[in-house]
Amino acid sequence: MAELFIGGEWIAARDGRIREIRCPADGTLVATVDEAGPQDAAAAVAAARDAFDRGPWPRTPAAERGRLLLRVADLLERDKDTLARAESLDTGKRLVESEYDMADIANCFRWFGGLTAAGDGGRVVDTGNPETDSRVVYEPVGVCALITPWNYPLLQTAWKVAPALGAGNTFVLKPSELTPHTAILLMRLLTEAGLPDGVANLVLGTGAEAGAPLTEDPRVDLVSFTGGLLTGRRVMAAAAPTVKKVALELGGKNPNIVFADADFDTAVDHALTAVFLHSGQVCSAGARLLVQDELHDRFVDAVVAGAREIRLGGPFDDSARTGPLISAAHRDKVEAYVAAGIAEGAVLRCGGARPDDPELRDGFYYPPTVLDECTPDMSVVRDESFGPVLTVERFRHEEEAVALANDTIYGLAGAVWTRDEGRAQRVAGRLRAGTVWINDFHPYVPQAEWGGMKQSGFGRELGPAGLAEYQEAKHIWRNLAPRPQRWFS
Ligand code: TXE
Repeated sequence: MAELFIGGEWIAARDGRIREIRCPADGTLVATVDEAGPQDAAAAVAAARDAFDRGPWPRTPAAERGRLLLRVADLLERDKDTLARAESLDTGKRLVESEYDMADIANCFRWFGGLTAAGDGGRVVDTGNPETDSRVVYEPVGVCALITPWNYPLLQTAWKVAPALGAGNTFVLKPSELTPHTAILLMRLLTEAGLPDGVANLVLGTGAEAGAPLTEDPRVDLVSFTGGLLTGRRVMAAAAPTVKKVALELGGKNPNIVFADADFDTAVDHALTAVFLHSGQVCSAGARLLVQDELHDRFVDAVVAGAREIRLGGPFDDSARTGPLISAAHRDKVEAYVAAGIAEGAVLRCGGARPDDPELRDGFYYPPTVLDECTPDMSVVRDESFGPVLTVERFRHEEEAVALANDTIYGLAGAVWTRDEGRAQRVAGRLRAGTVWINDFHPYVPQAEWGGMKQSGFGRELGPAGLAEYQEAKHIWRNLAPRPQRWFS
């Protein structure tokens, strides 16, 4: 046992604590891993600080840093089967979905590798005075605390680690205590790719014991966090006394707007994947279906029929189409939202009760659930249940659709389905969300920024802004003909 990676060494937790990792699909023991406490977190920060202040990485030429990221991409591809299996065992998600994730992760490293290697030597500023030389250069921010959740463990880690390294930072990664294995494997690949000791550090453990100390430590310069809204608020508050840079991705309650003129079959098909992919444990899940009145009955019937067909099963069950929820506590939370919705007047159209299939007994399964006739005041509509729960609301016209869609504290993503080009563009322009899909749902590419408006957070991952998040701009002014100014004489 030695799964904490600090200063280039694999070490055990100082106080010897361990945690059992169990597969959410059937409760089998995956492995036991070290469980870090505040002292381990502090040691990891010290290693990252030292590597930043004295080590070679921040001063390594950008082209070389980019090449290292490209090597990591190659290694991720080489080990994709091992990584996908580890991800599925920790999360319970279908192997094929983990395989998609691994391809995306290699792509992410490759894209940031290219962007870094292309280099940005900064920019020359025309001061209007020929006797000056003025430049803006981009430097790494420093020591980064990267805190990630359990739904896309390695993917969300890659979105942070690749740009953080590309920009020349050092970091301490704290993955979710429920899903540590792919983070452990990534540390090995970074070492194999030639990353100097102390640049990448890993602490495993709970948010309170291993995460919070990172957000408070004055030696940390930046915290990038992906997780729940309540935790995000806590992270931001903890980072305030030392004025750390903060980037937050806090999920969403994303509207999927379907107008009566939409391509019916395609919109139904996508409405299902929008919300039920990975059992709804997706920050950009299309959990709020807004349907135009005249289409409502036919559309909801078709969605319900599709939802009933979705087979639940474990990661290695080829006939399953989605897996379990991450934990018993999370399933309880999803159940409570459904019960509250029904109590507040929603009409349960399918799902809504744990499956009785004995094969699923030991996993945290919950079926695709559709709640019709919902209203914006219901908690199941307002809050992120983060489960396979679709709420349906009706609208009459474009104005009402936009108002309903934006009636949320979140602003991560949203979609609009219509054949009317003008309307599609108008609605896309008016949605207060970081990503808007027109006649599609879910696709993303590393070239395009990802992130939220409103309480979905701030800062952007991916895209050029995803690299800039990990950089400081510095203006260097040089006087080419220094002489006294005599301001005071
Ligand atoms: O997330 P937490 P939880 C949402 C989703 C879900 C809810 C709660 O609605 O139901 O959040 O999930 C670490 N200081 N999302 O409780 O707590 C924690 O150890 C520093 C949306 O599992 O936010 C883990 O590594 N770190 C989401 C990470 O924060 C702390 C993905 C996320 O866990 C901490 C997951 C603290 N005080 C859940 N407390 C998305 N945006 O995609 C916890 N952590």
